Formats: sequence, structure tokens, C-alpha cells
Amino acid sequence: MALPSLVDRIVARDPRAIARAISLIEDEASSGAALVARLHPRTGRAYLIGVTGPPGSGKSTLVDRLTAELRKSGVTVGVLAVDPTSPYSGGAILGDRVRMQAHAEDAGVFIRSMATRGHLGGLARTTAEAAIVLDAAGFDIVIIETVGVGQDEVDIVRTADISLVTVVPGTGDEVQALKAGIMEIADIFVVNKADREGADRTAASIEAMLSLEAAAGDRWRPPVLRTVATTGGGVPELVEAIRAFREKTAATIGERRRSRAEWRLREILGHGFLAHLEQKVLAPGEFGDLLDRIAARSVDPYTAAAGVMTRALEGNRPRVSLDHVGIAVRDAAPFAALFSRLLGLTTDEPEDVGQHRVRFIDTGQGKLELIEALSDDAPLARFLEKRGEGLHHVCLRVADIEVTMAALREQGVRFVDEQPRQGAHGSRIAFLHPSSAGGLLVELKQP
Ligand SMILES: Nc1nc2c(ncn2[C@@H]2O[C@H](COP(=O)(O)OP(=O)(O)O)[C@@H](O)[C@H]2O)c(=O)[nH]1
Ligand SMILES: [Mg+2]
Repeated sequence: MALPSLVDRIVARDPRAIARAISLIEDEASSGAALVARLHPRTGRAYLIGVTGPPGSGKSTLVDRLTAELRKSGVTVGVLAVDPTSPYSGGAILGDRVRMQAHAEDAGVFIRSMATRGHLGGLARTTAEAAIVLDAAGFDIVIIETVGVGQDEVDIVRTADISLVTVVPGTGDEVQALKAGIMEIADIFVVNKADREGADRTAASIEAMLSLEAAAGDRWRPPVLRTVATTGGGVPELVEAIRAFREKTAATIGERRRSRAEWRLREILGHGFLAHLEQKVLAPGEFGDLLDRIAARSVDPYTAAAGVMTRALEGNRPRVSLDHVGIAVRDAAPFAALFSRLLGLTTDEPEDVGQHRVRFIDTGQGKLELIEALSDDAPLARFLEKRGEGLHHVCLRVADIEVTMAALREQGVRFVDEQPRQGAHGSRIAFLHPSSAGGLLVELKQP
């Protein structure tokens, strides 16, 4: 299907088009990226609710109830349920999809499972883009249920407008464990399974933990709510708390979304740069070789990374230094004498290269090369006839002449020499065609 018509159908909230779009995005197809680009201008209206917490704490059940409760007031709800990827099937566990079939007949609800595909942080790597689809499709609320496997479900704060953290009544150890990471991200705590014993104690210990934090002025203090997701108990109160948070933070939501955009952009750039390194900079298998060398302690990770980065940044721009400046002369002797008298520079013994005789004068950094023609049909003889004595060429030293030539050819540079040839002192040289170098004759040299 052509992209524009897919966009139209998404905006018209066609569930099949939405499902198709999310699949494209999940597969990280280039058409998925193009689609996101087209949908993005139409987003920013939906309110994103993140639901995180340990597996089995009732997130899916709660999301289901929350959806039903929100629907009562007529708002439309899109749900993204992120599942851990099964190591066997590679796909999402289907349980949630089955569980949420209660809304199957409701056009105001769209539910979709997404597999993490190995991504850590509680979300699939493309969950934020899938949310863009639902936002563009006009869902008022988008609920994102995270995997809930660990403490590091921090991605959700970087994706959602509000984060709900579910907890179950327990020994108190669980609440202690929460401290590590999830505590900080909660805008609302939900003690679910409040029909079980110990819910009050669990809620109290969360309250106690919260009271340790300095209550900074007007800041939102996360409420601790109790729900029974299986019956829907406490869910209206949860909807009310969400509304209160949304109202309280309405003035700063632009800021929050901007800082999330920053995080997202950095992540995309990081991911893109890595992909570039793997595909364009490193030779096949080279990444693995680097790992082997790090494991064998023959290189440290920082040095390895620095080497790759240098190549990535300078790979297509060969590093050069000035080797020498060639000067066409009819007779080298008076020039040698002049440089000796004026500057105290000595001239090397002559060396014959092809039809030319060359002498080098070392200035300490770049050299001067005095070139004489050995016969009347030498290229230099023709040069002297046309242009007279003076600057003939500049020679730039490169580390690897083949690599440099290939890189320059890629940029459209033409060469006088198809292949590098033998130069003075056993070097290998090649001349760029003057038409590719602003009329100047440029020699490349690999010492
Ligand atoms: N007793 C009780 N069981 C619940 C409650 N909420 C969910 N469950 C059950 O807990 C189990 C895990 O729920 P689920 O929603 O899949 O949890 P998730 O892994 O966090 O998504 C299911 O068997 C639910 O029926 C509740 O409030 N009380
Ligand atoms: Mg679940």
C-alpha cells in the first residue's frame, strides 16, 4: 500500500492500517521510518500513560480495567503491551492479547502487543514510534504496559506523560527492592491485589519511603492507591488521580516532552552511529576481532573505541602531510647554490626517475624537489616549454596510497596514473589529474 493512503487510513483510525503501520515500525523497515516522519506532525494530542511494575503484579488486568473506566467518559484508548521476547519463538507472548479481547468489539479501543526483541529498559526499541501511530490515529489516551522484568524500566519515563508503578502486597522486601530504580519514576503508586492480605502494610511502607524525600514546595507527591484489578475496585480513583496529575503538570508538559525528545534523539543518533560503524567503517568480522583482542587483553576497550571512532570520522578524508614541493628547472645547479647561500640548505645527490633527474632539498619539514628533464620529450621538457621554470607540483604524503586513491575516486577525483607507480627512494606515487585539483598537479606518495 502506498504511504499516503496508509497515512489517511491511520488518521481515519482504521485498525488494520494501524496494525500494519506498527508492524512496519517494529521491523524497522525504512518505510516505517518514512511513515513516522509523515505521522509525526499530526501527533502531540494523545496523553501517554505508562504502566510498569513486576511481572504478575496485575498490570495487564489493570490496563484492561483502566481502559474500560476511561471509555465510560467517551475517550478513545490505544494500548501497547510490551512483552518479553520468547527466546524460542522470537515473538511476543500472546497472553495479553487474548486477555484484552474484552474490547474486541469496541472501535474506540486498539490493543497491540509488542515484543522487546532483546531490548532492555522495559520497552521495545520502537514502542515510542508505535505510540506515534496511535497518537496520529487520534486516540485520546495511549497506555503503554512495560515488560516489568526488573528495576531498570526507566524507558517508560522517557516515553510516557505519566508513569504508574504497580506493586503487590508482600513481605516488604519487594518495596525495599523498589527503591533501587522504580521509586523515582512513579507519578502514582498502585498497590494492586488489594484484596490480599498486607495491602495496607505495603501502602504504608511506600508512604513512609516517600515521606523521607524532601517535599519540595509545590511538587507533585505520588499518591499511593489501592486497586483490585480483577474486579475493578479502586480503578475510578486511579482515573481521578491520573486526571489530577495531568492537570497539575499541564503547564510543564511541554518541557517534559522536550527533554524526552532530547533523550530520544540522542538514542536514535547513538543507534544510527553504531549501525554506521558496523556497516560502513568496520570490515566484516572486525567487530568480533576487536572483542577477542579486548578479551585477550591485547587492547583496552577505550583504545579500541577511539581507533574505530577516528576511522569513522576521518575514514573518507585521508590524513595527509606535505612531503615536498616540486620545482621545474632547466638546470638544478644554480638553484642548489642559491638555497645554500641564502638559507644554508643542502641539496641531496641527484637521482634519476624515468625521464627526469631529481634532487631534494630538506627544509626540516617539507622538502623541495628540483626536477630536470633528461630528454627533450620528457613530460617536464614540455612543461618548461609551456610554463617555464617554477612550481611544478606539490606532493602529499599518505599512509596508504591505495586506500587514499579509492577514497578520492569515490569523490569523483581523476588520476593521471591508474595505479600507483615507483617513485624516488623506493616510494610509491600517483598523480591526480590537474582538472580534479584546481589546475595544480598534485602527487600522492606513500613512503
Ligand atoms: N487476587 C487478585 N489477582 C489479580 C489482581 N490483578 C491481577 N490478578 C491476577 O494476577 C495474575 C497476573 O496478572 P497480569 O495482569 O497478567 O499481571 P502482569 O504480568 O503484571 O501483566 C493474573 O492471574 C490475574 O488474574 C487482583 O487485584 N487481585
Ligand atoms: Mg502483562
